[in-house]
Order: sequence, then structure tokens, then C-alpha cells
Amino acid sequence: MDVIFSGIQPSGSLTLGNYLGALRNFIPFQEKAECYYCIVNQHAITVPQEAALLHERTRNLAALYIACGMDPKKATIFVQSEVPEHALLGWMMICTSYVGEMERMTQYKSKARKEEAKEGFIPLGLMTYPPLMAADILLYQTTLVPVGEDQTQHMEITRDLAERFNRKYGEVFTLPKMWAPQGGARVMSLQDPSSKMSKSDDNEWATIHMLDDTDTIVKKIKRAVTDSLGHVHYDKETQPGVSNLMSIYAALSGKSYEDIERDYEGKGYGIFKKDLTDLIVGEMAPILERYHELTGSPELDRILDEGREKAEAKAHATYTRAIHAMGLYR
Ligand code: ATP
Ligand code: LTN
Repeated sequence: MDVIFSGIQPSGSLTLGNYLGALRNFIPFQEKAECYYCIVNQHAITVPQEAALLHERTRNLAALYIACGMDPKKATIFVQSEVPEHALLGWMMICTSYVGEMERMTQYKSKARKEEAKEGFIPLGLMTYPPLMAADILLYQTTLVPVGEDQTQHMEITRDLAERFNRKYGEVFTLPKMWAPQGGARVMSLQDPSSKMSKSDDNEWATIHMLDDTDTIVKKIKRAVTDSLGHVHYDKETQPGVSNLMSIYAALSGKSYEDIERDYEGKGYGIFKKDLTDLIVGEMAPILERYHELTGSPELDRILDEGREKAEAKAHATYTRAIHAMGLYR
């Protein structure tokens, strides 16, 4: 049976990109695999966070996981910082990593540039982010990691570190594979279709948040950049804005690009955008309702307490093997 591990950072309000590229795809695995779904708050603190807000977002993200259909009876849902083996193995993976390979990571380069411009310094945690992510995954002997396409490089380094460790100290870790969805693996900004939709984007028109109300979604889709060609056609080169909207439409409706092109032949962007808005609202409305029921409820704590226990048991077994392999014992 496959072992699935994935995580999302509680670093902001989740976007439609997080949903289509990651969260939505976590759900079907719980029927057929051993699943661990983590709220990776220790990754969130690789850039400055406000304490009260981080706490609130951590709970809210857990509620959102469950609102999307994650079933705590079938999947283990937990908070990264509550299972200390993540940080402990994280340190061992940092010591297995090289500065050069970390400096070459594209997410590191772009986030380092951004933080330096904003704060005047680069937090070291940004550079050691990948070995912590490797530890997350390797602790559970994970076979498959469902993530969006932007995580490809992080998955490659995870495998490299696991192989390096196994070669040097003995076979401790399973080599995990990345699993990216067919559609929605890379949702782009509504304002600049050359960059990915991101929860930390400062331009509020660029991003649809899962918690946006209907009115806001209507306005954001209306304002989404298109072009002057006026036909609904998939071509990322000549019509990047429309193609991005089509990819969201396809991911939500299950239709192919050809079907969508046929359905909107001779119709303008207005009708297409209205139908797309309906699709997004239709998908999000039931999630929102369940989310609001859960956020304040004690049920959430019970679920996360249980998740921590189950995760800890599995993580501890791998961690024990790893410290023995490395000689980290008396
Ligand atoms: P940040 O903007 O704070 O760096 P993020 O929005 O990229 O965060 P993460 O928490 O880093 O979100 O990612 C959570 C998951 O969502 C990952 O699996 C990632 O691949 C996926 N994801 C993020 N943005 C997109 C996107 N635009 N399209 C598809 N998948 C995405
Ligand atoms: N880097 C990931 C978040 C993350 C993650 C993980 C994803 C941290 N640890 C382990 C999958 C498995 C991101 O999505 N930005």
C-alpha cells in the first residue's frame, strides 16, 4: 500500500491554486493509501510571521483540510511542530545537505530576493527549508507526495538527500515519488499569467482565495486579464490569460480544452467568465459552510490530538533507525 505525505504552510489565506494543485488531490488517496496530511507551520516561520496570526491560521488550515473532505478516520491530520521528530530529523538532513545545492534552489532564490528587499536580510531558514521538507516526507517512509508542479525541485532534492543518507549510513529511507495532478498543477496569477498564483501575492486582484465570498470572486474573475482576440482558445503563448482561466475551468468541470472551445465558439469572454465564476462558487460554497462550522469547535482539537499521536508513533520509529544509522546515540 502506498504511503502518502503532503503539507501546506499556514502562511496566508489559501488560494484556488493551493486547492487545485494540492488540497483537492489529497482527498481521494485516503480511500486507498496510508495518508499523513500535515500543517507545516515550521516551514511558515522561514519568513517572519506574527505569532497570534500564525496560531490562528494553523487551526484554520486544519479546519479547511477537513472541510474539503479529509476524513480523520482515514487520514492522519496533524501539526508539524507538535511532532518533534520533524525538527530533529530536519537537523540531520541539514547536515546531509550542501550549501551550493541549497543556493541553487529556485524558491530559495526568489524568496531570498524578496525578503532582502523587504527586510534587509535573508533568513537562514529559507536556505534550510528543503532539508526540513525532506525530513517531513522521509519520516513516514512515504512513497507518494501529492504537490503542485512548483515543488518539483524540492522533491528532487528530497530524493537526493535520501539517497545520499542511505548510501553513507545504510538503507533507512524509502525514496518518495512526486504526484502532480493532470489539471490545475500550476494555476497562474489572474493579473500576471506569467507568474504563479500565490497566497503571499500583494496584489489582491491576482488571487482567488478559498474563503472569498461570491461577490469578490465575481469581481476578481471579471477583472482577470485576457486579450483583445476575443475567442476562448487554449494557447499559452498568444493567450496566456484566457488559457489560465481555461485551465481552472477544465480542472473544475472535468472538460477538455477542446470541449470548452467548442462550447464557447462564437461567444465572448463575458459568458465564459460568468460560467467560470459559477463553477468556482459552486465548488467552494459547501466547503465554506463546513469550514465555518469547524473553526471554533472542540472537535478540531480532538482530531489534531489524535493525529499527533498517530504521526508521532510512525515518525519515532524512522527517527530511531536514523539516529542509530548515523551513530547519534550513546
Ligand atoms: P507562498 O506563496 O506562501 O510561498 P504557496 O501559495 O506557494 O505559498 P504553499 O504552502 O507553498 O503555497 O504550497 C502548498 C501547495 O499548493 C503545494 O503543493 C504547492 O505545489 C501548491 N500550489 C501553490 N500554489 C499553486 C498554484 N498556483 N498552482 C498549483 N498548485 C499550487
Ligand atoms: N514546500 C511545500 C510545503 C511542504 C511540503 C512538505 C509539501 C513542506 N513540507 C512535505 C509536501 C511534503 C510547499 O508546498 N510549498
